Amino acid sequence: MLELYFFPSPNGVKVAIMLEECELEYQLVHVDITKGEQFGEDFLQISPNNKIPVLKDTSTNETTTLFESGAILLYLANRSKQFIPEQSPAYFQTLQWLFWQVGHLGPMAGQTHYFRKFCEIKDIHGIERFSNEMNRLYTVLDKQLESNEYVAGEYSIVDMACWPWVKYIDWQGQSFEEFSNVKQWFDKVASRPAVQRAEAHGSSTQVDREDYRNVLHNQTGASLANRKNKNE
Ligand SMILES: N[C@@H](CCC(=O)N[C@@H](CS)C(=O)NCC(=O)O)C(=O)O
Repeated sequence: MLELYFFPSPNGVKVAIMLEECELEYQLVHVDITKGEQFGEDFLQISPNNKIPVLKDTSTNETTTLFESGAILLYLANRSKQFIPEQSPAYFQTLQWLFWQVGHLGPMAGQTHYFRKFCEIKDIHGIERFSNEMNRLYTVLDKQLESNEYVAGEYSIVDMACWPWVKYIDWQGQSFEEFSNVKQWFDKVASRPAVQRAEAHGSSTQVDREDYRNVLHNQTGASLANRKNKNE
């Protein structure tokens, strides 16, 4: 049995896409990260960094529990022998773009969302710094897609990892008009039934902006310790 601890944010959706693409049976365990459910003691046992997604696989002799979406995608690709090339150099080129997504595209987009959507003041330095960085990253992606149908050549876990972030391109102050290869790729991935099924998991989720800001953007080591004490 596979369980995905999930919220319909990009890092959750990317794993749901992979599970759907592999046609694996799985159960969703909803973790409302806007209400602080990621700080519950049980959840912290499996996700010490207090973030979704987490995958629990109890189908083997020894249960596998993983956090970090990149590690989970790789685990599923290895388990199902799909959506990652078997041979070098294509295997490592796929890893290279996966690390680009988890190290650049995702974190920079997350910061941009904060400064453009959630920050209470209009911090022009933050907005400019991160919007510029997103513009640079989309330029890199657009160039890669000029000569590749999918990000790492064949359709792979990298497309699944990038797509849910690119979906928020307007939150990042960018436009598909400037990145026509990205747009073409985005539409092609969006038309996949597995992507649409994964997307549907979030269709009824309402996000309260205030909760989102308070819970997600005010974390320090001390605030985590306070929550832990309150839970005890
Ligand atoms: N590097 C992590 C990032 C995970 C992440 O940032 N998850 C967000 C949702 S997209 C989260 O759970 N945030 C809760 C929090 O920050 O408290 C991954 O790729 O899995």
